[in-house]
Amino acid sequence: MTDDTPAAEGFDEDPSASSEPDGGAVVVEPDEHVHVDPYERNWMRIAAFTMVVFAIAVTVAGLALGIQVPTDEGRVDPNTLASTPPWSEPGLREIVPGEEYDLYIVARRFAFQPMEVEIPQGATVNFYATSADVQHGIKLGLAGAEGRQASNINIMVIPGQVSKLTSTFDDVGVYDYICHEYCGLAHHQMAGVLRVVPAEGGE
Ligand SMILES: [Cu+2]
Repeated sequence: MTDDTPAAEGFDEDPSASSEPDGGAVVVEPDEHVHVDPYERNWMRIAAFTMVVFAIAVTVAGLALGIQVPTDEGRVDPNTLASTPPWSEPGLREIVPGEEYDLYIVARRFAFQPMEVEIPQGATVNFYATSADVQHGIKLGLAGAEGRQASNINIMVIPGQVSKLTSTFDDVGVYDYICHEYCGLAHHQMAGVLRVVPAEGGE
């Protein structure tokens, strides 16, 4: 250690920092500012800036882009799904004809129930999903697949938990949904299809 290190400098410049009459006790004046290395100060600025950017990104994603994460809608015993309504009969329920539907999806190795869903254009669908065995996932709409629609719907399907996500389908088209959590040897076979068809009689 040399004599001209910043710590030594600061110590020498401030006679009140060490007072000998007190037997060597260090007295820190209230107005003494902490020495921060320029490199460290820059990293603190970068960290603060990054947090502000993240906060803005989360706010824009949640409020302006409508990106949402599935909510924890409740608990259910994965071992008794087959005898627990509505999970005993998964599928589409019409809430408001042509406008709003509840869709109950059960994932189990290695299939979804139901595997085919058809809704009218403009319908709002409340997805409820749970698993009968291990952790699965639902990715609806695969970007880049020819003749298929893409979406940002992505649901974790967890045994014991009901995940809920609501989305409105304004465009006619076909959406594939696949399991996106590796769940075993035939994981790649877990897929279903959601068709959005023109509303009856038009509007
Ligand atoms: Cu899987």
